[in-house]
Parts: sequence; structure tokens; C-alpha cells
Amino acid sequence: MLIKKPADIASSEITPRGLYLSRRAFLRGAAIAGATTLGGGLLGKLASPWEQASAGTKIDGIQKSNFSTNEKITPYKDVTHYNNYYEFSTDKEGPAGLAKNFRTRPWTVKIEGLVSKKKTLDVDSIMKLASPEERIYRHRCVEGWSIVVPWVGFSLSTLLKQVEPLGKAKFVEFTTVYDPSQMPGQRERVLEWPYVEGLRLDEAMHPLTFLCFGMYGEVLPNQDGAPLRLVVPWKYGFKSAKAIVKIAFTEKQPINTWNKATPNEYGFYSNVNPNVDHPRWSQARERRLGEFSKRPTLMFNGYGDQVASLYSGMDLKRYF
Ligand SMILES: Nc1nc2c(c(=O)[nH]1)N[C@H]1C(S)=C(S)[C@@H](COP(=O)(O)O)O[C@H]1N2
Ligand SMILES: [Mo]
Repeated sequence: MLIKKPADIASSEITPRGLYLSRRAFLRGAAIAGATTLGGGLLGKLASPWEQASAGTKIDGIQKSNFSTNEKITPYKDVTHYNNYYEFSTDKEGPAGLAKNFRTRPWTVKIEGLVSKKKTLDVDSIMKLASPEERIYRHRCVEGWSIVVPWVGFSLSTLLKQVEPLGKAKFVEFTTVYDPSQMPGQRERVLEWPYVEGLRLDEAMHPLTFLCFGMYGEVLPNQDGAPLRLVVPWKYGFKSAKAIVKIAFTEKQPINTWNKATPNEYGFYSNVNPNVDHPRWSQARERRLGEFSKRPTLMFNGYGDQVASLYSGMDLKRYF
């Protein structure tokens, strides 16, 4: 984000060039990396850490959601080969290959801070907290591109309620994995590692805020944030942290990585807002991956009916 502005993004990158792995080859590679092929239901069967839930494994029992948009879904190939994931690479075509063997099991998430029941939960037990839901959301990157993705997961509030937040808790901080041995981007100081994001408690508890472990009916590909990521559809993409290992309830507003890196460009709220320009470019329009012409960007990315009330009375130019 720091590195390229939309004007620099050639259309050859928007339709990523180079050789794609065929979907078949991709799935085969994932199966080898995961050392197992699962026949039927995913959720009941991932007993041991050796049985990795590998990208491409079908997720059973997915429910449709009323929160889904009926816009055209962006092709799987684009969503899995045009990624922002600086722990692996600052090139959008990089994470697909570099994250292929990233180990997503065993994986635990620590939930701590201002809660009455601190917990460390295994990702497989988190995935069993509720039945998986498909949410087809628009996702708008701050750089000016967007995608429509059928994410799989459930509302983050389902997990957060488990730990019983205390009255003093006002914010939730998300810390993502730090493992430079597996993440080549973390061996460079492109950002301060680990990547941290934050939400106000009411934003985190909002029914649209999604804890995601799959897409297109399958386990999340590593480059899209496996094993567990956020999806906050009314905010710019960088709020949707990938590979989460810690969730902390705090009284003070967390300092998110991009805000720390360039505070005049990236705020804490980062609500999609076509009326507030990035200092280096307009946010009024966006390019949907796979499409040629740009479309207008919608206030709150089109989710205003559900979320605008969270910000009533706030100056959104100041709290950008
Ligand atoms: N840990 C981590 N999470 C991250 C990022 C990152 O670099 N590291 N990039 C963010 C940005 S800028 C975007 S647009 C989305 C991209 O998600 P996608 O690759 O699944 O489309 O992930 C977000 N989450
Ligand atoms: Mo982004």
C-alpha cells in the first residue's frame, strides 16, 4: 500500500500475468502439503495436528446468509492470485506461491485482556462453535480495487461472546502470526511485525463482522489468510487481518500497523468512504478485479444501512 498507488497499477497486474497453477494442480499441491485427503465432513474429522485442513478441502453443511450481496462473484483465480499479504511478499502475485507450504496446524488463538474468561482455543474447536455460513461480501482495498467473495465462517461475535468481555473493554486488538522462518516478508522491515489491527468493541460485535476460515465452499487458501482471518466488509481491506493468533480486549484504542506506519494515510477507522481521499489518490472509484472499467465506490462499501448508525455524530473526515 505504501509502495504502489493505483495509478501505478498497470492493467496487466489487475489481470495478473504469468502462469497460474491450474486449479487441479493447486488442489493436488495442497493435498500433498496437508498430507491427507479428507473424504466427507471436514469439521468432525480433523482430530490430530497431522490431519491438516488444507486449502481446497470442501467444507460441509454451509448455510446461506441473508447478508450476502447478489453481485457477480469474482473468479477464484483472481481472488487467490492477487493478494495483499506483506508477510509473504509485497507483490500481489507473490503470496499464492510463497504461502503454499505455510503450516496452519497446529494453531491456537489466545483471547485475553479485559474479559472474565481468558482462553486459548484451538482453531479446529473455534471452527466448531457454530455452523459455517457463506457470506458473499464486497471487499474494497484502499488501493482502489475490489472483489466479491463467498467467504465461509460466522459472525466474530460468536467467538467473542465465549470469553465474556468486561464493561471496561472498549476495543478489540487482533495480532497476526509472527514466523519469519515461514514468512519471507517478515525478514524485511517493510512493516512492523507482527501485523496488528483493531476494531471498536461495537464494530467487532456487529453481525456483519465475520470470522472467516473458508471461501468458495472450501478451506481458506493460505494466501487469503488461513487458518483464520477477519472480514470487515464496510472497511478498507487492511482491517481484515489474516492469520490471527491473538485477540485482546482493551480500554485504549489499539495502534494498528498501517496507522503506525503512515498515520496521515491510514487511520484507525478506515471506513470505506468515497468522499475522503487518500492523500495520494481519490477514493471515489474502484476497479473490480476481472473487469475493465471502474465503478463508483459506495459509502461504507454499500453497507451503510447496517453500519452508518455506529458513526452517527462523528466527523468521518477527521476519524478516517
Ligand atoms: N496479516 C495480514 N493481513 C492482511 C494483510 C497483510 O498484509 N497481512 N493485507 C490486508 C489487505 S491490504 C487486504 S486488501 C486484504 C486482502 O485480502 P485477500 O488477499 O484475501 O483479498 O488482506 C488484509 N489483511
Ligand atoms: Mo488492501
